[in-house]
Amino acid sequence: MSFSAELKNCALPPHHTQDTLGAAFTELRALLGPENVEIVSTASLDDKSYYDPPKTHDPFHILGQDELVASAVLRPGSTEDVQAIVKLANKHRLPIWPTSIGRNFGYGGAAPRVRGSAVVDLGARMNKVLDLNEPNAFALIEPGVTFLGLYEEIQRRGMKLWVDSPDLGGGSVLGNTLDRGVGYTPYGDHFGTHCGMEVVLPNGEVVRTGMGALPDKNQPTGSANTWQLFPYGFGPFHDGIFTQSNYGIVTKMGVWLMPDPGGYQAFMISFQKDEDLHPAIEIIRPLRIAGILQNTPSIRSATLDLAVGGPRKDYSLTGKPLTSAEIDNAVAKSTTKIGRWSFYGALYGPEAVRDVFWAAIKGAFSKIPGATFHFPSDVPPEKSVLHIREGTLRGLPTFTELEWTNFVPNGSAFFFSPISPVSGDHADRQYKLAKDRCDEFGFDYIGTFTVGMRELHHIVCLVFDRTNEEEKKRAYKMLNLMVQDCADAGYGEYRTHLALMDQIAGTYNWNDNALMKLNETLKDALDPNGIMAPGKSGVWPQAYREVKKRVVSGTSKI
Ligand code: FAD
Ligand code: EUG
Repeated sequence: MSFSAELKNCALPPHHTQDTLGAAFTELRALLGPENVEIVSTASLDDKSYYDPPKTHDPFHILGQDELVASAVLRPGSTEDVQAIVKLANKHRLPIWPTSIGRNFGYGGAAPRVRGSAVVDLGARMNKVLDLNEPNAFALIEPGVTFLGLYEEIQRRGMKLWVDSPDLGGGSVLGNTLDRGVGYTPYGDHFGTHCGMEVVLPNGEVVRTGMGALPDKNQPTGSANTWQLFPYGFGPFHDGIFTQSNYGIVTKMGVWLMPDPGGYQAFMISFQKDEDLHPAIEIIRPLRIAGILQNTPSIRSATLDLAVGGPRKDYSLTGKPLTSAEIDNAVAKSTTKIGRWSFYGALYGPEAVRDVFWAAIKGAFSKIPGATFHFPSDVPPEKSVLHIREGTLRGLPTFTELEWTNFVPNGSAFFFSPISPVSGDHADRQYKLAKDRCDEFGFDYIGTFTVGMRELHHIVCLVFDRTNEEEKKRAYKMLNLMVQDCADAGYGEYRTHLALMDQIAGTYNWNDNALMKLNETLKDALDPNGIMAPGKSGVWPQAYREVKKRVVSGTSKI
């Protein structure tokens, strides 16, 4: 295909014509090689699958399939390539959007916030484990290293180290950490367990954070040998500003790994009644803060665990969300021993240590009438979430949980993820708020509460049919209302899909939007041409403030 034909169906970013965009791509092809600059046609978008994720657009599109779409996919091979891309982006005022693996499914995948941005696919060629250190239990990785890839490299070298994987193991360790994602071993807080970054700034300069700023020519990295050991270094600590942000492209990151604790036991505690959520959460709080619950546990709705086992039509033929009676019926019939809510945790350490923790945990939860206690050995493996989580809670990357996204035909997921205190009253309020909206708008409530140290991540897993335009509009309207419901009640989201970024950023407006003023001040200082991921997390550069006005006033989504 000729160059001009390729450009014909390409999404134009703001401030561009086909000619100006073509000029940018010509220089990028000369820089990276034509094979590493793929021009995207909006006429042939393919949602593909989790196993082969598209880098061109959001496969789980809640808006139109071609709304959040890239103009090109760029594949740098080195930090120097990334610097050169950033410099060309400045020259051509081309918006670029970094992605590491692009499996951010449920939050937008690899898609950019601004239509026509060039997606920088860092993981395609920058995918090495640069260092793996057993005695000090850390890794230094590039963006393309997945949870599964890191796990396999550790096994290959026979090291007694664990990774900490989210529910699905195919994502990028670095990308998930930059979105402040969560896993389920004692190292579940991914930002909290990273150590040191290398970042290309929007002007093309590279910085290393923490001890990485101290040169040491005798080390293979060229930085001090404490780069992956001590996160803070000297002076202002910047790592946080490179997460959920548009202030830089991270090209290397350190990650702490958990030493094999020398013993492990996963468990499930099942609660019979919907109302048991309240007392369960009250019991969880003190156990978690005291460290008796050693990992990041989660308490999941029956609908989520049923959905892992099969599509909705296996449980009801009405074509409508499951009723409470249908859920009770399905739970009763299931061989997996789940309850209306099921709590998944694990014990770590030698048997004597585990026995002490288990006695405390079992004793505490036994106060809830009808609570039942299970180890994987007591439950048949078929369709059993406990068996999947037996792997996840020891850091084994798995893929089985992708199943629940097929609860409805052409199933797609969208996560709505507010934060609340760990209290029964708040969990009830969170659950009621989401459940009432789901009932009103005709969706199943599917959810999980992940327990951090002192907070709940309530993850509402909205499943919708991406081929049904009416259903998508209805879902989006419901989500807009849920953001406002939560903000009115004092809850804010920890992370979001592209389509809600502006609205959610608008709710974090204490003291006349002081936080957004700071964000924009930083943005304009670091990125005066506004080329780096404009609109990410609701932060728009100077050159896009007109776009921001349209978005915030509701006259345009992008
Ligand atoms: P990417 O898509 O590569 O990146 C994520 C974000 O970081 C993007 O916003 C991107 O712009 C930014 N970014 C990426 N690389 C860079 C870079 N180098 N520099 C600057 N910015 C960058 N998530 C969880 O956290 N926990 C879960 O338990 C979990 N369970 C899930 C279960 C299911 C069934 C599904 C469908 C999704 C789940 N997710 C979960 C969400 C998501 O799949 C993961 O978070 C996944 O790891 C994110 O994709 P990724 O790691 O490939 O990151
Ligand atoms: C999940 C958990 C998350 C998230 C997205 C999905 C799990 C779904 C705790 O964080 O952000 C079952």
